[in-house]
Amino acid sequence: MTVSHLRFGPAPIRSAYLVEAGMAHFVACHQPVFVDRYDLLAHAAPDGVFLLNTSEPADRVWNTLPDTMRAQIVEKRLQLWVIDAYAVAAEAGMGRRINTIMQTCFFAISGLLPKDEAIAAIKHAVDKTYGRKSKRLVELNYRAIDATLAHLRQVTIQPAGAIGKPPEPASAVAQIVPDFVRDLTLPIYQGHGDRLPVSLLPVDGTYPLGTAQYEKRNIALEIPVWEADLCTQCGKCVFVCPHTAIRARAFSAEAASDAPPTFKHVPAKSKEFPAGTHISYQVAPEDCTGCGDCVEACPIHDKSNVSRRAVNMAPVGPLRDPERDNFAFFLRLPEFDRSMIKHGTIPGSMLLDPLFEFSGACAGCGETPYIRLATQLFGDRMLIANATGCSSIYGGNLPSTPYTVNGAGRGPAWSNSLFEDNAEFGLGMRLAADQLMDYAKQLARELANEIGGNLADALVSADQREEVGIVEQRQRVALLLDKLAASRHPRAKELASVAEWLIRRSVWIIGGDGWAYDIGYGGLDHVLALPYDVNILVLDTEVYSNTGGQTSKATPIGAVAKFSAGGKATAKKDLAKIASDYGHVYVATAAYGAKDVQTLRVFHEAESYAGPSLIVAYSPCIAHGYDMLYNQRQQELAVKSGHWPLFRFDPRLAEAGGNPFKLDSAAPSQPVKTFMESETRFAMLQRSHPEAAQGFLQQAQRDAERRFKMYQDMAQGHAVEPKPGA
Ligand SMILES: Cc1ncc(C[n+]2csc(CCOP(=O)(O)OP(=O)(O)O)c2C)c(N)n1
Ligand code: SF4
Ligand code: SF4
Ligand code: SF4
Repeated sequence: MTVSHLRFGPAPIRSAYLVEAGMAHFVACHQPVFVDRYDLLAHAAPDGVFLLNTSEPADRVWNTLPDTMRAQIVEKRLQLWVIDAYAVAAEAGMGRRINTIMQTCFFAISGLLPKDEAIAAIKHAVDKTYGRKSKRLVELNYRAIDATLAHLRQVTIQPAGAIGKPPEPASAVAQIVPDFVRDLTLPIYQGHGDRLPVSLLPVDGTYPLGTAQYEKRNIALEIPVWEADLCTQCGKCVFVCPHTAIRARAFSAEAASDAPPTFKHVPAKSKEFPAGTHISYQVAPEDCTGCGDCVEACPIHDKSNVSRRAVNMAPVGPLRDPERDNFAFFLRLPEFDRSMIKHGTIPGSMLLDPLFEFSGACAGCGETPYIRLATQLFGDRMLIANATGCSSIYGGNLPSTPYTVNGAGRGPAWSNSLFEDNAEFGLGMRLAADQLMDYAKQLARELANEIGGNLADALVSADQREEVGIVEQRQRVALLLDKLAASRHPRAKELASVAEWLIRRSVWIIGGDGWAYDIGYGGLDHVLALPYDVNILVLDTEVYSNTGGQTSKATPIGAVAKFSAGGKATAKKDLAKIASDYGHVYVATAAYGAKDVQTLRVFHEAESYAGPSLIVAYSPCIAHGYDMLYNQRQQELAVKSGHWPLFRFDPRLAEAGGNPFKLDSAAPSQPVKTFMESETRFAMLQRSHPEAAQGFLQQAQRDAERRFKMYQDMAQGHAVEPKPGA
């Protein structure tokens, strides 16, 4: 939740401080769900105004408000105004964007400026904000402003004590929560962080995982509804979900015998599973953002009604309560035996529990599916070094983190150092983990007589490249710890303290393009040049997203971004190609919305490679200027136009005498123009600098053709020689 405090008056205000309780003459609530969660009117001044965005009509809204809120309205003699801003926005063709609508309401009610003057000023601000980007956006905003006044209503206040709804506890609070969450996380969520004593904060800065689940943002107006009869269980909806809010699980039919009445599950279609295995695709209704990406990804249409897919969006209202119960039940189902699931297929891998759930990334974000995927495959052994950027903000946004643990309590260990040193930071994790493993091995050898020679040998020489080897090593470590607990050997405690490090850690160095291509590039290049086993994931949004869309060396030619108002004049740096020149680095480009199977394969190959790996992952972002519902379509267009060719460079193939370079995308089948015209970041230049835009378009087309030709040559082995040391 964002709380803004605005003060103004006839004389300039030069000091910055918050509006105190009981002092705000105008309070606005833009999110209907906040009514039940926060004490919104504590700050309202007597005789002030309360503006509420709600879908309840003015003549019925009073009885839907909590008693405490109604009492405050009556006691403080507040005016209550309501508007269904989401309906106005939808009608005006603005999707869910309600900022202009709420701003118009403010000026219409506050009397701050004469109404006509205020409306003219708002329209002027719209021109300034969107005029350069899109004429259409300006027109839509104008339409919304005009419609707002017709929909704004004042509510007649009824006497205190009228029958109504008692305050509902936020669903997060109603859950049984760990002490840490009750004492620290929830008070911060509720806006009371500044009341907490410093002594409550963890002294070493270590925070528990799995806390984003208590946020329950409830921001979706529509959520997906799974049609079990149509579904082919392909897993694509789960694969693309940026918020881990649609999940799949396999379980025995008996496990669902006490399921809530509306919980849907059907026999698993795959023959891999034992008879009687059922499967469910379940939405988390309070964590879904309503982005619709899962529905867009669903390939199955009802033949008798092609607009109906195997998953469809529906208004959240009547679904929230039953689906909340269904999701809670879904989470209680035991995790299916991972060794019985095919990790290399989309339907299989999407049955693996994610250890990254409910991030606060923008609805439809194109970065988060990559991270979720990595945690599904390797989460119980990941060490993550995260560069500053969007991924560090939604990754560790105090008071909570979306990283979480599995049933055995294992999950990724995550930390953020700086923007500029993240690759080095992750390399340090690798070196520390290796050092601790070596030390534990040395002790195991020393204590071979105490713990048994066979166990010591097996612990020291275990092959842990694949998950099955890691599972076996975990069992050995458990046995070792039992033996050490019963031992009187003077070094037994020492070995017990480092025994966990006998299990291979999967180190991930994650960050955006601003980090990888620009500010952290020196360190990244240094790490690539070394032989250590790290996995580098570059979430390439082609701009510095978290700070508002500044140009990076990943920004494509012709794109408008901050510092490139006239369009980026030079081509995007080919980071993946540069890294592949080393010869010993596993390198791949990916775009999950264009080729999900290739993305999955890339993650497996990168992780299993025992040297440095680099995945450059195309990540659609709100900065690209289109509705994020079309996230996957745009990824496809990026690949098909040659803007984002897909390749893998695997040094293991060269070692085996083959060509390490594999081209995974076909020759461009669309002009780059089609891609560029479909995204505002490029299209806006056509209006502001038409000639330059034309020139950039032609150059982008030439670049795409040249790059594809070069890749094609490499794939045919013309330009690739195995390198010494590769
Ligand atoms: C040395 C330094 N410079 C600038 C910043 C401010 N800063 C924080 S995040 C960020 C942008 C990150 O962009 P990118 O790496 O592309 O990641 P994204 O947000 O796109 O995921 C910047 C400039 C910083 N934290 N440290
Ligand atoms: S609508 Fe978006 S957030 Fe919700 S389940 Fe589908 S993909 Fe996930
Ligand atoms: S994408 Fe559609 S068909 Fe595939 S699992 Fe999801 S709902 Fe079923
Ligand atoms: S700004 Fe872009 S990258 Fe950052 S969370 Fe939003 S959509 Fe994702």
